[in-house]
Amino acid sequence: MERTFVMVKPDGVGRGLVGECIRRYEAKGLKLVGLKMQILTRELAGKHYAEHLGKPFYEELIAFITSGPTVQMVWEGRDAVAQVRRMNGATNCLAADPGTIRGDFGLSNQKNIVHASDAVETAAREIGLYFAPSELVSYAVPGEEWRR
Ligand code: 3AN
Repeated sequence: MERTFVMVKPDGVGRGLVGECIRRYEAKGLKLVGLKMQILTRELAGKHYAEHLGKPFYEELIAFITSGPTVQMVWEGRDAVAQVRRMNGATNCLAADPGTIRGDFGLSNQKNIVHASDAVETAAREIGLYFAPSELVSYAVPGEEWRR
């Protein structure tokens, strides 16, 4: 079963949207298999956003993502990576469709509430950055046969 990494960013935590994000992914039929909270160090933020090193918004991005508490999650389910990306909406909240998390709750290009892996390989790398294998929980939920 596919897994994806999701992080509620400091603006999402600060605005009390952690529960709303979790509610949406749960209602969709995805299964929560990992969960933690932390204020990212510069080092971890740099690893997370390594692909953006050198871009004009890089320093601002690192300052923002380390500015407050964040929530890390691993969600499991059919096409989990693509499903969550669609539910989150476009990077710029202005372009994000209503009905998506960013379209419903955000205004900005940077303060866009939530991050999610953009591919299965990225998900494996990002899950490994934040979670030890022993921190991911395998369990059965009722009605699993209807989620596949
Ligand atoms: P996504 O999070 O939708 O995959 P990426 O990977 O292109 O978007 O960008 C990573 C993060 O960098 C975004 N979530 C956003 O916070 C920030 N970002 C992207 N583009 C810009 C920009 N032009 N100006 C400011 N911040 C940006």
